Amino acid sequence: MSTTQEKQPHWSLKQSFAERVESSSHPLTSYLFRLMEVKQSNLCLSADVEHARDLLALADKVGPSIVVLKTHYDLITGWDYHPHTGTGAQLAALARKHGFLIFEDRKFVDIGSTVQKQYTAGTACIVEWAHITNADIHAGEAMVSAMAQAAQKWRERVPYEVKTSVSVGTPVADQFADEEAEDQVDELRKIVPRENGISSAKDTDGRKGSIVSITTVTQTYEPADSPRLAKTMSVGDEAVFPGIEEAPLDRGLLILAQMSSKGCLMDGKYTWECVKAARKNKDFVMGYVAQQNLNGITKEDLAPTYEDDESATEEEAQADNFIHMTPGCKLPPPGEEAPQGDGLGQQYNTPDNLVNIKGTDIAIVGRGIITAADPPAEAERYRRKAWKAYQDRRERLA
Ligand code: 6AU
Repeated sequence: MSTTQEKQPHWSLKQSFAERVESSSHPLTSYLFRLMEVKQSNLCLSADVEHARDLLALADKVGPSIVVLKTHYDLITGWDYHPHTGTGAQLAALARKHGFLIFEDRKFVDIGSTVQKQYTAGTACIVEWAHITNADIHAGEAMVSAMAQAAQKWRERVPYEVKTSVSVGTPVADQFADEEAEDQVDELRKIVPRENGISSAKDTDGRKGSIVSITTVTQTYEPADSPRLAKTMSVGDEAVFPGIEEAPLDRGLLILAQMSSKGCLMDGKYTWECVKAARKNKDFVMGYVAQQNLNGITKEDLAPTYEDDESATEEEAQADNFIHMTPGCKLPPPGEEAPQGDGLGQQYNTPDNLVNIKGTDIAIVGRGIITAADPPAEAERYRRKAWKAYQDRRERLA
């Protein structure tokens, strides 16, 4: 007879998504749980198509069936980087129209200082249009707190940014001649708090620039290029999904804790470090990309021989309410029991196996949908299967 007591399923596996809203520590996770209930969907489309125009067309067609659209912006030909009219802004408009979140599958991994810049600056400016991104934390937990800090700084700049430029030389008249800009500054001055860097010199003389000797300091105020505030939208794109309010501006991270690929080197010790990093950064970490549910998990479950003196307290593990998104999901072809791999290391499981048996929340499906003859119809089929798997899990564990 076994002396070890069998571990009870974690409470988050039994609760509905609606019930998990309240105990979620991240506003975007709470929102996502609500969205899932409204759309009766726990499906994420991995939109790995070739061209930006295909991506936008697919997002528009499949949008009604999904709650998350996952991108790899760097494999898309023709990605338009323009902050206001580019592919990110257009995707954001579609996300508002259909009610889904955008997840850029960037798998950040580097020192904190580098990931901060990769996340919030550079050509793609991911933080502007992607509600969610992910990180492979082999570089250590510090990169998670660095990304959290960068996201927080970005969040504080929204909805208005102050841009300062300094030029040396004699100012020319037209630097102050743009009345429209002047009016905009006056308007924004009423909104932007003083700490945001508006110089008192400018406030008192009422101009955009203060002239000190021959140095001109110019400050302009620009609406941030956030999905919510996307400046340029084509007709029809301003529509907002009626079932729920717009997504909050908070940004969230998924930690890549386990992978679906054959021979993956992420072992139990690594996954345990992911769990610790998630628990430590609850304000920013929404959950995991993983192959199993990790809520309530302990070192003993994942890496019993790993010598780590930081073990989770029972309380800490009990409090987990992280969301789990799982790739490597496909339905088998007619007449077959299990889906085959892709011959390049990808391994597939059915939505039932992942959501019902392994206890994950959102099924991520790429080629299963995008290579189908009718992607929107196939997305609906996956939505129904994944939702049923969630309902079956609750019934099984009730
Ligand atoms: O359904 P597929 O196989 O066409 O696409 C799966 C998608 C791809 C992968 O880059 C991604 O999911 N992925 C990830 C993610 C989301 O991080 C992790 C993993 O373990 N396996 C995996 O396939 O865009």
